[in-house]
Amino acid sequence: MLRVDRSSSITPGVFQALDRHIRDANDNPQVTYWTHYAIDGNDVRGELPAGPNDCNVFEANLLYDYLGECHAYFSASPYDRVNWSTDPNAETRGVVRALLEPDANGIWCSAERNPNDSTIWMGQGTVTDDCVGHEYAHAVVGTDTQLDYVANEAGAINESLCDIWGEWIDQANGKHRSGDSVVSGESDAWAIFEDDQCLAVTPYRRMDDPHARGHPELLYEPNYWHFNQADLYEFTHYNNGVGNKLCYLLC
Ligand SMILES: [Ca+2]
Ligand SMILES: [Ca+2]
Ligand SMILES: [Ca+2]
Ligand SMILES: [Zn+2]
Repeated sequence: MLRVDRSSSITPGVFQALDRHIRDANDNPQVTYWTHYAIDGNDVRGELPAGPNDCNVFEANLLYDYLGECHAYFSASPYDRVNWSTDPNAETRGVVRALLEPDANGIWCSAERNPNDSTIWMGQGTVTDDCVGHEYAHAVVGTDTQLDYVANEAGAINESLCDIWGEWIDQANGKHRSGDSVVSGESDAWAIFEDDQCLAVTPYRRMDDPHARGHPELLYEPNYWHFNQADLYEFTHYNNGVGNKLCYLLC
């Protein structure tokens, strides 16, 4: 079936393998990261012309649009992907208003890709272009590589690749929440999750200056989190500053 994206001028044919399914967890604590998204009922947005198109959940519509941008980005050269998967029939699934896990302040701001089925789970306030791009990239990296997300340097490289693609998608679409290119007094170029409306501090990371958030930019420098001294979160999500800074310098 030929599927046409309303918002894109890209050749409609590339959307043949785009099959978005968006669901709404509505902050229900019973609907968690590890439950298959199907238990939560029906799609609130789906691929046209067959999918539901009438949804009043703002973030569901936003996620639908951003997933379309991610698909268009990776469908184009040099990636030429069929979708995040290698299967042209793979569904592109997202869940909004998901309660995943609280941060250090007890606030539920997480966004994660479930490695079992590549459903992208987004907490309320996290649906931004670079964050959706980041999670979509996790699905791509999970398809194409053996980079273990929960393993030391492999995890940091995995995380860095996702920051890089998320930020490139962010820069390519020309959209800024504030309407300009400055957020909280900082440039939004090379800023990670700067438009997030849930995190206590944004941007969450800076690719051009990881030190601005206490993250390393050089391997084994003092800010580097050693695996036996820190939990997964730190050494994966902070040590990716090394790859992020490398990308910034190369661009
Ligand atoms: Ca941005
Ligand atoms: Ca943007
Ligand atoms: Ca950004
Ligand atoms: Zn990640």
